[in-house]
Amino acid sequence: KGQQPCVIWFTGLSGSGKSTLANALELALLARNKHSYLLDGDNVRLGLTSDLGFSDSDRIENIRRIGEVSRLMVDAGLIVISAFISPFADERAIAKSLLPKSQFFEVFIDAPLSVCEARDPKGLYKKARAGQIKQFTGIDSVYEAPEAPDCVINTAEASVESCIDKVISFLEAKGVL
Ligand code: GGZ
Repeated sequence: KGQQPCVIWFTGLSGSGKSTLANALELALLARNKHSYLLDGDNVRLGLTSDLGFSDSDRIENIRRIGEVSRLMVDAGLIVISAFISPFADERAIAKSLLPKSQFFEVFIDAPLSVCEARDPKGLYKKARAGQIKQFTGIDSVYEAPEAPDCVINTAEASVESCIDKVISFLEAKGVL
């Protein structure tokens, strides 16, 4: 197929821009004739992990399964974009450990909580502050920011286009594109 399969693992708060950037990246890869697959809440939490909620242990199991599925998809030759909060450093490290270093890239979709909360695209932060949603990441559930991500994309001030340009440049530098 002439492409270097890998996992592009997005991590970040709810509202940080993971889904927006993951969808834009998928299109950018398609435009370059790359065969990719986007794993996100829409196609994973409704199926493969529909038995799981948002307790710490359920998030751990959610990320464990997604890591394993990502590895299988890399075996099949795909470029996998994984877009989940993935709040715990340990579980991200486990997902990373399933693949060679050159085939797993942790991309921190970085925006301050205040910015994510101001965006609040689904009104979830508002509900979390009101106590209507428990264990919401950043409010009453922890988010462990990556200490040494492969790539950091700050979405607070940059446009979607410039964020994608940065991810593409990163992937080019890694020989994926
Ligand atoms: C965090 C929650 C919660 C709680 C529902 N905490 O912004 P969204 O809506 O579209 O994305 C969030 C998504 C998080 O699921 P993940 O599978 O990415 O989480 S994890 O990696 O931690 O397993 C949010 C919605 O689900 N959501 N309840 N309590 N986000």
